[in-house]
Amino acid sequence: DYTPTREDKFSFGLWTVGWQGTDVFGPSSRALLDPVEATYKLAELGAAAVTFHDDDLLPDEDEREKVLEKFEKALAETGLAVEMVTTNLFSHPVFKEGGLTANNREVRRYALAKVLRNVDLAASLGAKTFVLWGGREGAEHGAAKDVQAALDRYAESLNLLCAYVQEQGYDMRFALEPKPNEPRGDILLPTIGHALALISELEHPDMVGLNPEVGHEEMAGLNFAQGISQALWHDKLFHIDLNGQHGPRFDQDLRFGAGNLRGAFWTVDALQGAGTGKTYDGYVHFDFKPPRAEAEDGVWESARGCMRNFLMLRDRVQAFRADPEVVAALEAAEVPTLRTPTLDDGESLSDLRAASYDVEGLATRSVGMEALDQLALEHLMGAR
Ligand code: GLT
Ligand code: MN
Ligand code: MN
Ligand code: MN
Repeated sequence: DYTPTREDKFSFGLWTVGWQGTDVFGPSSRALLDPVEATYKLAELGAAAVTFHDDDLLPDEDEREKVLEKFEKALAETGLAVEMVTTNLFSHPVFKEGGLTANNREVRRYALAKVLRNVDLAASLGAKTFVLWGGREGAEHGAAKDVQAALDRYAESLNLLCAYVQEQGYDMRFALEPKPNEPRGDILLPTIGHALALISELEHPDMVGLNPEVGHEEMAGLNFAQGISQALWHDKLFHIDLNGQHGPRFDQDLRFGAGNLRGAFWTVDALQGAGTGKTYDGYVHFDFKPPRAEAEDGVWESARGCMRNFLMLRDRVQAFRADPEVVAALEAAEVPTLRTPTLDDGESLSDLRAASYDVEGLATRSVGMEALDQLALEHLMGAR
């Protein structure tokens, strides 16, 4: 059966089940869920960890110590970990024109101070990953944002944060979360590729990686499995936000498995190294929004569904990879051959240029990819 266990390392943002359904067209449709109560409920459903923004857990400064005490008690009683922490640099209107890359310098300094304070809290709770999603880092206009200066400020903040973590001796890495748009018209670091490129310009590139989200890449029309495969190849898949999305439209944050189910199958496969590659062994983190139409029962159904769908897909992916017919189809499609270098050891480019090629024969060869893909679909649909 598909009952989640702690070994599955499922993790949930407290803001996911805690989302009250507020959207652009209407107010909240659900009552406020106490984050500490949510922690107990997630543990009961089989999660291994929770994550949060400062403001999800500690919206009220006067209650800070009291809530933290209750929260730490919940962690101790349930055995749940806090694996990742992040900062809300997007809700308060002070961040209306950006946080770490706002044109206004006071806002940037305030934003950095807010992150630092939460980094200290994250370290005290044992979190090893710190996510930065820059939802307000961007623009709606052209001249209103000096993009090159904004990237300088993004890099400056990350360099300062990395140096701080080193000074404090924290065991913590940063993970950037790309998104193309929403809430800003155009967000900086819109895709996995943009974020990877920024990391290579930093002072401590080893301390910064990615937290890609399924829906965000799909909003940009990109293939998520391919994106995270590249992140794995760079050793940059520090964390992940699994959810569902139906193509390029508003950020849907559906439960994992809803939306692009076929994409979800390949996502799980990619996390497992797609047969022979590097694998992801971090927490399986869900960042979804239970639809606004649901009442509280639907919230938990949605959370349960994320985990069940992951487990069912993992099962389908493993069956696909273990199927001897699939192994044969992979061979027929020459997929394993791609691991052989193009030039042999000791061979030179002149050898390669001097060789003769059966161009006509190669042009008309069979590639066997439809047959292979059909096997994948049959496994996905439970026909095998
Ligand atoms: C926000 C956003 C998510 C990010 C979170 C981290 S918060 O809900 O839509 O995709 O992962 O800041
Ligand atoms: Mn999203
Ligand atoms: Mn989101
Ligand atoms: Mn996310």
